[in-house]
Amino acid sequence: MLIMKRHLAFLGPLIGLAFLSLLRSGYPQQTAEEACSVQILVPGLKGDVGDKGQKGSVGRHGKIGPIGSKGEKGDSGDIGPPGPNGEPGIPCECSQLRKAIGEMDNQVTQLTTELKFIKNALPSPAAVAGVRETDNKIYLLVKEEKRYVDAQLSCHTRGGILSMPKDETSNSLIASYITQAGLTRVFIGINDLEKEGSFVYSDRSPMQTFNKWRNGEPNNAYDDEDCVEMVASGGWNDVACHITMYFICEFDKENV
Ligand SMILES: [Ca+2]
Ligand SMILES: [Ca+2]
Repeated sequence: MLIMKRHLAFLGPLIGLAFLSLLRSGYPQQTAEEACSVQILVPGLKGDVGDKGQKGSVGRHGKIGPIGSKGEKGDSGDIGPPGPNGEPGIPCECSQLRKAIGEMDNQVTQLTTELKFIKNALPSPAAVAGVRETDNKIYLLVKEEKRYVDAQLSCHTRGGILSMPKDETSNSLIASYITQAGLTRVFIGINDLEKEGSFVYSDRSPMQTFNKWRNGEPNNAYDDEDCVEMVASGGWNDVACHITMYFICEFDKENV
């Protein structure tokens, strides 16, 4: 079979060449004999150029191209419809406020005038308020009968301290305060509660050389006198802390 194919392959072109030579020679009846006699084979002439083929179908889509440049800004849109109406407002009370402010202005002016009068016409504002004062202290007689510790607490609550006469001036002032109030005695801020016989002021500062002990005092009577009263004359006496009487507070002017 293989041999036959080779023979046929060889014979194909030979037959074609023989046919061409017959056409040129013009003797078709001699075709078979002459074809068989041809020994030398030569290639034929090149054919004429054929007609142009028909246009092909549309090809596949190409690759996506690069992103284009940014376009120009568009025109503004139309104006939107108006929004809903707001909540009803609160009626203005400005006139009432102005009236109130005007009245307060008048009151301030009146009070300022009155204060000027008090300062100028009276010897001391303290006299009006019912207190006594020195350059740096204010004294207040509290007409409430209290035990010593409660009197001390009361003064603290008022922003002061149970009065501490540490010199002749303050002692005299307190004494006259007691006398003018028609009293005979008040608690002052001196005690030996912590250590018997060792008296300290209500601010815990120790007694200095200045004192106004009455004759025979302090005697710690009944072994039960650890607090101190001042009598109208200005003298001091140690007394029991649980008895009650009026008292005098003192305040630093800087803190008032
Ligand atoms: Ca005592
Ligand atoms: Ca005593």
